[in-house]
Amino acid sequence: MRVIFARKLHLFRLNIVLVISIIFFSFYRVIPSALAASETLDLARQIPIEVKVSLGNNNNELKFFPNQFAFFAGKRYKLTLENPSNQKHYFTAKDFADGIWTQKVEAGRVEVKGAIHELELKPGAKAEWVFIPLKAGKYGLRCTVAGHTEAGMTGAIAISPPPNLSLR
Ligand SMILES: [Cu+2]
Repeated sequence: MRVIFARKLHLFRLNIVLVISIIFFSFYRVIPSALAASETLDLARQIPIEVKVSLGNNNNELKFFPNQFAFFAGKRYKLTLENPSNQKHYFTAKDFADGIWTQKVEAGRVEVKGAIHELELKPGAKAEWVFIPLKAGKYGLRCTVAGHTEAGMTGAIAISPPPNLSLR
């Protein structure tokens, strides 16, 4: 009788040790991965939201297509600019450019890093502008080729604050 009891007690202890070690090892695995996730929070590594804009069109209409843009601060965007027309156009939005962080502009085999204020696209050109909006606001867009702004080659860009953001 005593022997059986001792064996049961031994098994019971063994089970406790097993349970404790399982708990310990699961924490051991969860904690470092949680730490790693917070350490690698890098806005510049978000998968970009792709947005396209056409400067003019095949019929040589002096417009941006589309001409209204809405971005959220803190999100990463890849704006693909194309000029399918047979004349050059500018994408000029100086105040907007001041309110964003430009990660890069890629055109052909050239990648430009640093602040960008204006892009000129020659006929048939294509460029990619990767940026993260920082400052909420409404900004104007226009093409600065003589006569194009007057002809209606303008647009509006809105940057909204990220949802659930509290500012002092
Ligand atoms: Cu133009």
